[in-house]
Amino acid sequence: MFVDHEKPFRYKEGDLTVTRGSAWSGPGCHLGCGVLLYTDEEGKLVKVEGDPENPYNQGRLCPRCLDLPEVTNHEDRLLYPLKRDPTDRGKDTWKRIGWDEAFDLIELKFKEIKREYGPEAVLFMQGTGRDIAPYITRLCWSFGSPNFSLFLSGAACYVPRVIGLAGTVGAFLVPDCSQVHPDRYDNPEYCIPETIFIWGNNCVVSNSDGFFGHWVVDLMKRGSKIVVIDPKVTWLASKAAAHLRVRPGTDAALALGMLYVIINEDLYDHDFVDKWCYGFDELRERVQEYPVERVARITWVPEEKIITAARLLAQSKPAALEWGVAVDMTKEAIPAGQAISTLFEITGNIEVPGGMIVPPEILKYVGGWGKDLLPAEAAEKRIGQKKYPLFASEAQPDCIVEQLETGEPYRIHGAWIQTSNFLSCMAADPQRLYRAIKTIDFIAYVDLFMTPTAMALADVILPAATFPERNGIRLGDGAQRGETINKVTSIGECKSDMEINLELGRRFNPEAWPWETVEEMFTFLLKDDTGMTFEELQQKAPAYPPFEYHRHEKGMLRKDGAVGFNTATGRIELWSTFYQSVGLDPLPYFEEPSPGPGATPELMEEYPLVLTTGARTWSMFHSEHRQVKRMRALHPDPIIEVHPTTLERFGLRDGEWVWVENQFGRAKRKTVATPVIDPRMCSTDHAWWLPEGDPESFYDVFELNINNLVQWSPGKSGFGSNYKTALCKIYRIQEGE
Ligand SMILES: Nc1nc2c(c(=O)[nH]1)N[C@H]1C(S)=C(S)[C@@H](COP(=O)(O)OP(=O)(O)OC[C@H]3O[C@@H](n4cnc5c(=O)[nH]c(N)nc54)[C@H](O)[C@@H]3O)O[C@H]1N2
Ligand SMILES: Nc1nc2c(c(=O)[nH]1)N[C@H]1C(S)=C(S)[C@@H](COP(=O)(O)OP(=O)(O)OC[C@H]3O[C@@H](n4cnc5c(=O)[nH]c(N)nc54)[C@H](O)[C@@H]3O)O[C@H]1N2
Ligand code: SF4
Ligand SMILES: [Mo]
Repeated sequence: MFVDHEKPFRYKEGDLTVTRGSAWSGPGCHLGCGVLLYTDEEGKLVKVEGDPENPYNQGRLCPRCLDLPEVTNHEDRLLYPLKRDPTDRGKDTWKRIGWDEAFDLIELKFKEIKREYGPEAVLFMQGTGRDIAPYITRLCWSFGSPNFSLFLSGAACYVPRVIGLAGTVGAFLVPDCSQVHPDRYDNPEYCIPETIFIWGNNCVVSNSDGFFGHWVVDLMKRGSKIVVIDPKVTWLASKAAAHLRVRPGTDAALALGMLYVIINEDLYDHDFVDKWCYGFDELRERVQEYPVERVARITWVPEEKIITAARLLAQSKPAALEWGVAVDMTKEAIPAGQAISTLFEITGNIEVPGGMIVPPEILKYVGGWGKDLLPAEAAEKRIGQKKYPLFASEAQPDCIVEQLETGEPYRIHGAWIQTSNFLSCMAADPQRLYRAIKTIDFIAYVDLFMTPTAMALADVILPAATFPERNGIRLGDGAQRGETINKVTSIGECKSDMEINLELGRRFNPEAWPWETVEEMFTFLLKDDTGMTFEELQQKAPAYPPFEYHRHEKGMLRKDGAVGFNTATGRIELWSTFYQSVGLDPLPYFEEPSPGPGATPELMEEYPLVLTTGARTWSMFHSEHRQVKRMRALHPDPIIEVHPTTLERFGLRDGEWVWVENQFGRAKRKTVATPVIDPRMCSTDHAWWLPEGDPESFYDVFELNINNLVQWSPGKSGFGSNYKTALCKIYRIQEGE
């Protein structure tokens, strides 16, 4: 199904050419909103507007997309490949080279390593990756290495929620905001959620994982209520029917307390549970460990609020859940996600209009592209797979760090790093990772800008294109539609990530990369899903695949065509046979975040505040945008938000520079006094570095990185880590420090 467009995808408006298409990376974002890109007669990108014809965002854009010309045309962009002598790592001694030399060098080095040590001795690492991720996995697996991953402890972003649901529901679930229908809220089958639970997610700012935050506002205007589970009074929380100000890292306890109310007050959907769920009696028994008064003590949420929220959920027909990375960023992320999703399962909100729906294609993305290219014996060597069998595609990040340090069971000699500035951003304990990764003989890096990670570690850097400089197709989270990214401009010698991967792929393994151009490769990918070529889709996008509700009742969720869900029992497994089979607790549970007030009370005297990190800001995508003047002006400094009484308690003032410190390390921040934060905690930005700083001190990254206070320490499943729960103290920075 298509949207009727008035004009072709490219047309003239006065002196300017307008090109319709989808946004994507870079600069980074998880979505692909409909954009109109305006270029002048010289082919320079001069303006970006939201595409009012695109049902996804209906003409709306965030500041970062509106300011795209500043990023694309930025004077600090990397314009051509660079090389540096490996003995010079950390020094600003880059030399310009041509693309042929860069590709030859990478091909030579990686093939040398493969010959001498085996393909597994090369890591292929991505950052948030976005629509580039599938080409990185294909590059990795077609090279023969099983070690594709990201330098994020416990892969604590999105993947825990995806894997968690795969192990219990057999599919991912997303809240139905009518995004699957081109006619959106007017679709006759659609029904708005009565209540939307926004859990550890600030979607109007972050627009994460395929979810455009403004849909919540649209739905509120149409009558939906919201419940917000967030320690902070966010803009959304200020509009909520109930705001549960949970202590960071205790979401599992809160969800189990709500389950206690729903089950013991007999508010669950008996019909759905009887027909479609497995293990309800065991769940009932488990939740008895979480009476509301205990949960209130653990979570800081008053008893009556827990009860109100639980009853509201059970009474809302339908109810939907929009959850975020806060659920993943605690060590026991899998049981936390399991407890939260169970709430929406036993209340019968699955596969109903306005509830939680299974989006098409999601697992295709998470599994990566090209897995069939990896020989079975190579997969056996995937780092961390013996310790953490849930890691079925990617190498386990914490195990990679250990292996880099010990060289056991084998040494890593090469690394391909694309879309990741991990020394500012992904890595826990970044200085530990820096020391570990320095041992690698050869590191190739692909980015838009020079970064602390590239300056510290890379031997060769390839300059990547921003999305207006390239073609592409939308592949990714919640991909309920076909979109194209359309090239409108060129900058320096930058190449798109896909061109780079195709060229290297052809050199590593020509059979796996049989395409002459990236457009041919896109057509290959599109054929199955849309039957269209890239050029055809370009004209007609967005394309919407057919969609139905209640697919579990129609045999549409399982490969064998049977009714039910894609699990061993054919039901939603409240007691997971899959977790049981890999030695994990089959039921959801709560474990105190450690360190934390519950697990390490002895540390509270020295580090009296609970710390959460990384709440997203409008103008910055992780470590990006620090050099983009208009975006930086909106958020010029790394800040720590603290309640005014807490600041007073520590003899500090608003707007002062402080050290935020705990037993693992410290980072510099500027205080912001604000009542939106609970006096027992504080919240701070992540991903800071100063592009205006000294390149050879890595742009101050080690002084500013809040992950100095976070350890590599995943949960029992290998998923989840404590990025959003730590302890800290704050104190004034002395002059000269
Ligand atoms: N303390 C704390 N730390 C966190 C978080 C937190 O909440 N708290 N959040 C974590 C999460 S959820 C994530 S996903 C990670 C993100 O970690 P990263 O993905 O490493 O973070 P980015 O800053 O987005 O780094 C991406 C790099 O890719 C470059 N880039 C952007 N677009 C493109 C492109 O199209 N091609 C190429 N080749 N490069 C591009 C950017 O310039 C940037 O240097 O950070 C994590 N770190
Ligand atoms: N502008 C912008 N957008 C982004 C990004 C960006 O860097 N900038 N990053 C992208 C990426 S990779 C991701 S993963 C997403 C993440 O996007 P979100 O999932 O929205 O994550 P955050 O903004 O880190 O945190 C969301 C909320 O969780 C609250 N919170 C903190 N700790 C806890 C906790 O323990 N429990 C609960 N319930 N809430 C808690 C915070 O106060 C915050 O309001 O955003 C994506 N979008
Ligand atoms: S969510 Fe915002 S930054 Fe991301 S593509 Fe849409 S408008 Fe652009
Ligand atoms: Mo993320």
